[in-house]
Amino acid sequence: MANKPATESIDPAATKMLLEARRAGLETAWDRLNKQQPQCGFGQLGICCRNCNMGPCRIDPFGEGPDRGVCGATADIIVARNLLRMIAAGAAAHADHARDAVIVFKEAARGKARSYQIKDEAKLKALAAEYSISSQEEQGDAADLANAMLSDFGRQEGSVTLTRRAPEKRRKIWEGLGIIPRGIDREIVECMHRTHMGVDNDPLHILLHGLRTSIADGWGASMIATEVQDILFGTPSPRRSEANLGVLKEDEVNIIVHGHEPILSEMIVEAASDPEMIQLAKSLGARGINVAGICCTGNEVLMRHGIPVAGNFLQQELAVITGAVDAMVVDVQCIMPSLGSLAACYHTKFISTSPKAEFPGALRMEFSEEGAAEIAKEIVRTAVENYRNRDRSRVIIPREKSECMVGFSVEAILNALGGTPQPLIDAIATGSIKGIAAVVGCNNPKVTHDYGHVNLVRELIRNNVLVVTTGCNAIACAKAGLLRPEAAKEAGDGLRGVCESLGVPPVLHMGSCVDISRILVVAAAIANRLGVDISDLPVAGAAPEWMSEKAVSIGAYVVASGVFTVLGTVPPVLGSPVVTRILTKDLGDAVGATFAVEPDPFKAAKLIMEHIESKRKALGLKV
Ligand code: BF8
Ligand code: SF4
Repeated sequence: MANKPATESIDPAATKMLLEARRAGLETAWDRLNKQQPQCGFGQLGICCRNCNMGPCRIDPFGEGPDRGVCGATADIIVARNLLRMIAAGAAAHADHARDAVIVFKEAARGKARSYQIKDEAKLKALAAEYSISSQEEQGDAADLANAMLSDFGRQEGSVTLTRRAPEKRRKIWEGLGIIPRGIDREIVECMHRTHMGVDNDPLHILLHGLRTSIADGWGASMIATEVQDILFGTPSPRRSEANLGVLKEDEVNIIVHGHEPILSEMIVEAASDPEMIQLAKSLGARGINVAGICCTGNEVLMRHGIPVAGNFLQQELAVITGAVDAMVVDVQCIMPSLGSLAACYHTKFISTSPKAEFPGALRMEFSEEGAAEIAKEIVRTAVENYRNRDRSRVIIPREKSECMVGFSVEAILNALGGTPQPLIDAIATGSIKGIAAVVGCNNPKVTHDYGHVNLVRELIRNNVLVVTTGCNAIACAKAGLLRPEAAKEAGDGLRGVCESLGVPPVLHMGSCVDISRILVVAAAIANRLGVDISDLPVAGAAPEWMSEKAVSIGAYVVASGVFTVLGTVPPVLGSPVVTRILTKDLGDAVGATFAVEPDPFKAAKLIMEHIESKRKALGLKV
């Protein structure tokens, strides 16, 4: 193989499993990336178009060949349209996830989804008030709230309700640009319309709609998903757990939940603690049932129950290669279609559950909210019975795992601060904490696995920047030990002091990718308290190893919210100097924030520090 494992991951557990994959002749994402080399230059630059059947068309980046598609579209138009379609797909993924969560909530309120109960009554009440619902009875409140939230998806005019949470100054900026989202679905549909052949052909005009759609995601879909999941499953609070492949157990049934929706994983966690299932596992020679997560559904059950997390996006195949996974249970998003054929090389049952997502080689056990507990039990039973088929001679579980402290919802952060954000604001004002960085996003085999994540975060905390994290970055940080309160030792003196006095890590795990909405809420709370806009704050965002379309939508709404954001992998926009200029410069005038691209995490940290210092200066704070 061309690449040595050392250049593929900084995680020793991942490296070990990659070596095992090579030894066993099994292919992983890294090998498939190698086989894709050289990757298509037109695709990388974003200058190919398949939006109609006069094409496909491509623009010559060297200016020697065609400079327009058959319809006359230039590189600028094509790049902007392609980017808008990425935002639409990402926002759609979050929106559809949110919609399903609201539907389960509604069914639970009507007593139909019997397996689900309302766990956070206070949040239900607060949300009902935000949505101006005045019913006296709780069940009435819940059903009315669910309907009100559902109407945010199909709303045709007005604005998505939770955009009201944005600071006044931010809303004014959006209003001025005409980018307050009306309805979540409406904006996504309009992306597809505008990018159809012969509709919207001005790059800035196209990109502004991208921002509007992304706001409908961050301050709409993702925020609704977070809130409803908290109402149904409880708002996370600090707890301890463990991360990395070492959480798999040699002598227990191992069930991995992978994907995104806690609607499934919550039920699996519950079914796995059913005495009948544990008894069955014992009768088959296992010591118990061990549930572990991968990707964001892993983050959801980690945050709420302390269920250990086996790894982030690039570890899904590696988990199977341990030979110790009795079932890999998946729902939607970020699930590699390679898992079916890989699982077939082992005893692992690869179980697909979503009516929306079928995979080659998967055992289908379709999930529905009505009989959720029963279906979850059947899935767990299938996993337990499969324990017998585990080939012990092929089991290789890396020893590596790290302790972590997780569960930092907005409520939990406020709680740790004594009920108000003021101590955090004071720490920023005195300079103990220089600023806050949200470091989030995926893995991407184009980047050494976890290298971007861990190095950027380490560098930031060393410079007294408090890091808040979600998604696969959070899992990378957990594996690297950065989510332990003891990691404060790695922070600069100021941040270290604050963390030690509060007993919290210097990197706060705020949840899954939809939970980036929690970060928006924190930013808005701080801005409101200071009477400024989010773009005035010493805060920044980063996605060092991003790969998914969801990350594009996230990046767009973070920038649209006024937060400077550094991307570690290059988005397919460089084929258009105009689009590149808009994203890296002109947006600064429009929304007070821009994108930067910097693959080197140390240089990315420097960019973030410079940005934070400039914002501190503008606020009159000590630099
Ligand atoms: O929603 S960070 S690889 S798992 S897309 Fe996927 Fe990216 Fe991980 Fe979570 Ni988010
Ligand atoms: Fe080509 Fe224009 Fe059709 Fe795209 S929309 S494929 S650029 S003709």
